[in-house]
Amino acid sequence: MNRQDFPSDFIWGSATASYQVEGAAFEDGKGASIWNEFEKLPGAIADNASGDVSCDQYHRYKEDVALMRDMGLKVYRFSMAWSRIFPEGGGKLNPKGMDYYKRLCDELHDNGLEPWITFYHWDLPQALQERFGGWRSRECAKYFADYVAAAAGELKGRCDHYFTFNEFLGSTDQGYFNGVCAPGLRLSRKERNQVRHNALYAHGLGLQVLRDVLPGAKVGIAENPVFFTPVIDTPEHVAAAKKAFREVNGHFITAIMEGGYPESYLAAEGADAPVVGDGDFKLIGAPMDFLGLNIYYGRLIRSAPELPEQYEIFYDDASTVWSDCNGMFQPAAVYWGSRIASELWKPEAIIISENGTSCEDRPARDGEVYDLFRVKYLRAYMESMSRAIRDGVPVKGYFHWSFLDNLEWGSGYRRRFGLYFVNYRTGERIPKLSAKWFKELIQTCKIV
Ligand code: GBH
Repeated sequence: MNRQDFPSDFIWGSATASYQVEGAAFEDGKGASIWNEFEKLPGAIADNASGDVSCDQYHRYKEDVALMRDMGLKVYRFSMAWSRIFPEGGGKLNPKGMDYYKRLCDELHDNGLEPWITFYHWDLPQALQERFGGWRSRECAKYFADYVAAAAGELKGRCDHYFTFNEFLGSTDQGYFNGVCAPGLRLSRKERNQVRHNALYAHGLGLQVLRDVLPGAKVGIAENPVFFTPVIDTPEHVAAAKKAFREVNGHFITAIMEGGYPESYLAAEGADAPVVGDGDFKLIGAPMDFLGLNIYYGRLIRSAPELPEQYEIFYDDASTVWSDCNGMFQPAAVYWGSRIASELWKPEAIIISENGTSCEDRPARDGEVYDLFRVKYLRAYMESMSRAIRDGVPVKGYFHWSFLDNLEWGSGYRRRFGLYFVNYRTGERIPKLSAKWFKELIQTCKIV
């Protein structure tokens, strides 16, 4: 009964992103981001919802930090809205916008929490989209590095942990190729590949300037590669999962961790392969202090010696149970995802930088929110994470997505991911059953 599933110094946290929670979309001199623009397109976001108010964390951050302290969280991962700090993307820094993040860091420290800050969680300044076509241009990466240098300098002494980028897929393909995220474009494959590369280059430049400006800071990425779970745990299927993980994610995580595109990616893209500048990969592949993985689910996979790629992915997987709003259930993804990444690239530390699920939560007659699916989900995913740690995978922290319900990009406010329920009419926050479960876990470091 005295066993612990997690070490006492495990880093328990929760995550959000600026556009999804802040509101105050144009306050204190903030410039428009591509999401403020994209949301105006009819149907771009479910119910034509907007981020103008959202959870209003910009005004309610003290209340939210107090709730985090009550829950026993050690870390709050949030992103900065680039266009709050540089309304035009570059040029003159907006002190009022910068001040918000300083106050948030101070509030966290005063309540015993550490900030872990993401520089880019998809809300590019609209000005850079208009001037350069956003990530279509390498110029944008230089502006990113200037923003990182300036903001990190301003935060000196206030924050020691940074993510350059959150998810390259959401930053590139989803906005420039699939059209489902801002800026809503559907470019060619060749242009897509260049956009991808420019974002990796921005990460590399950002990492370099962070090393210069804050030599003591710990830096990583928060990436959601496609994860694979071997269909059964025999050596050939485990090997297939590993091979697929490396190749399917060749253009993002593998390129960063290995400092180059794997042959399989270059061969598949042929003439569409991106133009790579001299020295780009020296920056892109520079060592990081931790690898953040956003793990939600993983596809089952089998070894298939009869196929050219030698594996087969099961897309139609009846073992994946869904919540009432398409929240997928595949707990083994945490074990296999972190283990495979660790075996392939031996990162110093792995942080589960996001994990969580969405349900149609609502208060019951007694006012409580009984999010039974999320409790079941957490129990199972935490078992999977503790198994990884027992097997020696260096998972050092876990950040739940999300602390509170928020604007789920194109799905609007319908999909609720929070440990706290948000009443968007009144702004009220109500702890769900899962919040109470998670608090107990943090206190005891034990899954009950
Ligand atoms: C992340 O990735 C983002 O970083 C974050 O901003 C976003 O809000 C979060 O995930 C949730 O989506 O409901 O269990 O089926 C975006 C990619 C796509 C991953 C939807 C999770 C659904 C998980 N996400 N997916 S589940």
